[in-house]
Amino acid sequence: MTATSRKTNYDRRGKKKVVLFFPTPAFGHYRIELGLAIAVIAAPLEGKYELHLVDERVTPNYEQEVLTNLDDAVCVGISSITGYQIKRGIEMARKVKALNPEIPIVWGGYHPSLFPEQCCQSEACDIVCVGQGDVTFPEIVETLAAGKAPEGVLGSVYWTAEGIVSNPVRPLVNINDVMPAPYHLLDVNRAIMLNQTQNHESIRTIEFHSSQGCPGKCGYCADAQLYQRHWTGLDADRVVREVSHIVKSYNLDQVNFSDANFFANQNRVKAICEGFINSGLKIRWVASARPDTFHRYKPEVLKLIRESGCKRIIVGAESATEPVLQLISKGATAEDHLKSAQTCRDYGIGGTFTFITGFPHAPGTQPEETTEDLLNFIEKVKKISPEIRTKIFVFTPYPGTPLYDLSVKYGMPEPLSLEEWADYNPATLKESVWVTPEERKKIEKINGFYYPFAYPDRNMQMKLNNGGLKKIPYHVLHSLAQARARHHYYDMPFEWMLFKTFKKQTFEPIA
Ligand code: B12
Ligand code: SF4
Repeated sequence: MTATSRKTNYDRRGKKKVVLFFPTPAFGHYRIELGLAIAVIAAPLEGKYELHLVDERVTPNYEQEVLTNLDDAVCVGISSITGYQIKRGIEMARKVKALNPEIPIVWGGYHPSLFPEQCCQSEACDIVCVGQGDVTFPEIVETLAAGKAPEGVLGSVYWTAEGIVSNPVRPLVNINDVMPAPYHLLDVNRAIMLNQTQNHESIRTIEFHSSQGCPGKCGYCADAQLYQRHWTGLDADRVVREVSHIVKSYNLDQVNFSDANFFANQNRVKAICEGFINSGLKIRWVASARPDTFHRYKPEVLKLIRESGCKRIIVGAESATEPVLQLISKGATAEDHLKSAQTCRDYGIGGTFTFITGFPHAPGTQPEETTEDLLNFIEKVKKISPEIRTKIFVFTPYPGTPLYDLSVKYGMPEPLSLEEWADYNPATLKESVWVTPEERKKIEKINGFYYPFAYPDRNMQMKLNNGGLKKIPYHVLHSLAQARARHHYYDMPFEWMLFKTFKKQTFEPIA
């Protein structure tokens, strides 16, 4: 379809439905994290419109659920981060347009926010909501329902036959002015059930978003583009109230905070922990922390963190080599990583430390840090506490970040359309990044098999110590994995191949 043959009609008077689609975000096997984005943008429309929130991973007959609700719809909204989610979003948009070419399709989320005009050039997208959708999306819907294109709606960019129109940006909305996330609009129980069966989760867990933004300036992170390095947290009493509500409503054992930087404000964390303890809330919780922040927390707050149920913190350590930490503007040192690992051990809080290999380096030069360097450093972390989980990611440059610009400077080809971005994901980018396919395979083995067996966490320890005869193969694998980890020798991985043949499971920590 060419731009001029588009039939989008922004006059949606008399239409009563709003359809929101959350495509599968990741290629391969991932834990389902609730599509909170489509719920929060729908909250102000509840009661005024018939809402259809469809999550490709969770909603049975998701395609039918979108396509049978088009006739009376104001618009179809699609949420997307960069990569595979775009691919799935485009496929759905094409089906929508094939059935009803007039219906406006609105895209939002990190990726469309970075490339609004480029997205609107695609036949799959008519309107982009740039940045937060909490106020912008309801305004787009109300404008269309009043029969007009979103002219003047701050934070929106839209296609017209005469050209793309970019409205001024909307100033950041304070998260405390946003309505509570309407979990009841999502099929939460089914998402929990799917996670339990597909990921062998024994407990009931969902996500809660308690703050937005981050003051950090890590060179690989997309957060700064959306939130301009501005951190705002929900007030502690609101966090306690809303978390208590979802825990009761869905009979939860655990809440995962999906904040970019949960620990940014120590006073707030202290008040949240006290609130959990004083209200008698018995849950486990998990959140992300910066390595330079966590070990600097006061001992009395660290005790409260533990007592209030913090089971695990996720620490983005990324590198342990000074020039690389400088390159990526991490604002933390290898010493910080080790001190945060010690803090986890001393206060009985679990830790998952993530690392990234394959940061860009100029053509013809050697990398400042190899996977081998990271493995050496990880050994130091494991010496502090073998129970600390570690995971190595292969670097993928995300647009809107300084390291993406550097990668392009060093020769990485740049996708130039929404359709080209659809194939941009860590699993398919094998050719263009700074890690060889062999190296990737080795990392996959270490993450998913050798480290979990060499350094067993509590779950694995139970398998090693209980289970009658079944424990024998686990013990054999444990000894083999330990020997390999000690010598960094991962060639001829016969036990891994054997294990993969009989068991499809991966033990990769889900951060
Ligand atoms: C949950 C999460 C995931 C989930 C689900 C992804 C998703 N689409 O939500 C999972 C686990 C699958 C995931 C995976 C990955 N993620 Co992730 N993830 C997050 C996280 C922690 C929270 C997102 C969230 O739920 N926020 C809460 C909601 C309410 O906010 P929101 O999503 O920003 O939505 C607001 C606006 O964007 C907008 N909006 C969003 N959708 C829509 C739709 C419409 C129609 C409209 C109008 C508006 C709108 O309105 C919302 C309310 O204001 C963010 C970091 C963060 N704290 O934001 C990273 C983040 C989104 N992830 C990111 C990345 C890079 C990844 C990975 C690629 C990491 C990796 N290396 O493996 C993988 C993808 C895997 C793969 N193989 O492709 C980046 C995205 C960068 C980018 N350019 O897109 C982020 C921003 C982290 C970062 N700081 O860099 N992730
Ligand atoms: S600390 Fe985390 S959220 Fe903050 S800038 Fe760095 S990577 Fe992004």
